[in-house]
Amino acid sequence: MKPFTRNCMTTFELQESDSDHHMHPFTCGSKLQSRRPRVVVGGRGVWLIDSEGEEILDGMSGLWCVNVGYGRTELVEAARQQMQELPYYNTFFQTTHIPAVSLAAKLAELTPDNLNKVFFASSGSEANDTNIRMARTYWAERGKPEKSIIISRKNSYHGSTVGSGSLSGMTAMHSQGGLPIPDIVHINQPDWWSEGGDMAPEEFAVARARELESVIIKHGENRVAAFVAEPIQGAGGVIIAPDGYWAEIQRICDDYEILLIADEVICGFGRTGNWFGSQTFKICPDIVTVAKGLSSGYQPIAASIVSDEIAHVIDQCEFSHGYTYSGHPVAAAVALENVRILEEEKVLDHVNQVAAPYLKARWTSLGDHPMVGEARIVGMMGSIALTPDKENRAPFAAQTGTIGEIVRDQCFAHNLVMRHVGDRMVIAPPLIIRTEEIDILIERAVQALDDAWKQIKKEDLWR
Ligand code: PXG
Repeated sequence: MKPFTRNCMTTFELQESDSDHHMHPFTCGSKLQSRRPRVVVGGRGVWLIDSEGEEILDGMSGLWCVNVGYGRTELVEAARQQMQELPYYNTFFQTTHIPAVSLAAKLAELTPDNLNKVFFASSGSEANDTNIRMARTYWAERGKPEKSIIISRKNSYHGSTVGSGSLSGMTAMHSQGGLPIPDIVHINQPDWWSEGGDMAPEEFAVARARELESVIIKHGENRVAAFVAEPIQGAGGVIIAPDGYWAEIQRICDDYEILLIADEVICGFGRTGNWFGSQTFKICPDIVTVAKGLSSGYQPIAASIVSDEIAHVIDQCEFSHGYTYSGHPVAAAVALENVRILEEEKVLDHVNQVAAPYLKARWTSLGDHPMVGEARIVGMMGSIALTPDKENRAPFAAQTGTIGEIVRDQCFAHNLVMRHVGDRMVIAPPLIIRTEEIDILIERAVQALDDAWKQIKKEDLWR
């Protein structure tokens, strides 16, 4: 792979200019200035290349999105053709265009039977904002405007606009900018490793699901519009609910007539081994949010896919909501081509028959490392919990995230992208990863864990 840059700046100059003019998301700018960002210039398959020519195995598919891997020329060609044909037109004011028509129909075909209508956006955050307004408008149109509370979970991530950031259950986000908006309520997450105490996982699962029921009863069924959740919490650390959780959540939503919104921004498009995480966990959502893997990140596009019942009610009014780029033709054309690749190359078969079973065997073997407590994985998203005391599932004495950051930095030093969330390490490699590449991923992860372990002992953080 040849380094690819379209400029004549050195890495140092790029970093200097970056620090002078570029504000990064979820980043402390002054800290980044001293540490300097890595400059990524290209990618092929599961590999990234940086401005120094280093080849880095991307264990995160970018940001959980490059499901078909980097460098797919078909996606480039789809964008080029569409740009030439019709680079932009909107879907407001009684117009439509072929990419939006085709992609909406394709999404209706891929999702379960009752989900047949699609509202487009350009990001997961925007799509979740759509969902907030759509769920509340649905109940208002049905004569129940007071049914406006939306329940989500602590440590969930649904985006960072004012609406979606309110749904997100991350305390750091709520301490800035006056979030959450009114009528958003957060319940506890089903994270057995950190919060399960002495309970058996299945007992804990039901207890956590029943918090939803308690909150509905507390506020009154007539006040609650929807429950929104990721089938697996991604940004929260790949938290996989223990068995029994989702069945109980489904029962509660059905019993109390609460809309169930599955945020599939990460879990969608093969990540958990099915087209949607809802299928993996046997959930029947009323609205599904998709983004990321929809275009494998090659174009910013997202959607809310809604049930016939909701579509029917919303269609009776003028829904005063939409974005300039809702259903952007180039993004939609690229998403369609991405779905074609997933289907025709049988990427899900590769996941289920080759990549996921092999990755699972190798990933769970990390549980033997002295620093690793649980190692869990579903399909192509997994996590390990770092601990100084496996037996008691104890956290490190150092501030949460200190150890995770050391491991993350060691991974980077070994040319592996593996993200830390607090003191959990997470992976979500491109779905097309080959077994030889999984071996390299695990090899580098073990080297990074070993080096981090030495560093932690040396710095007297093994407590
Ligand atoms: N829902 C889920 C489940 C997500 O993971 C969003 C919504 C928002 O999508 P947009 O396209 O608006 O970013 C996301 C995004 C991380 C990380 O640190 C994860 C996301 C975004 C940024 C960072 O893991 N997920």
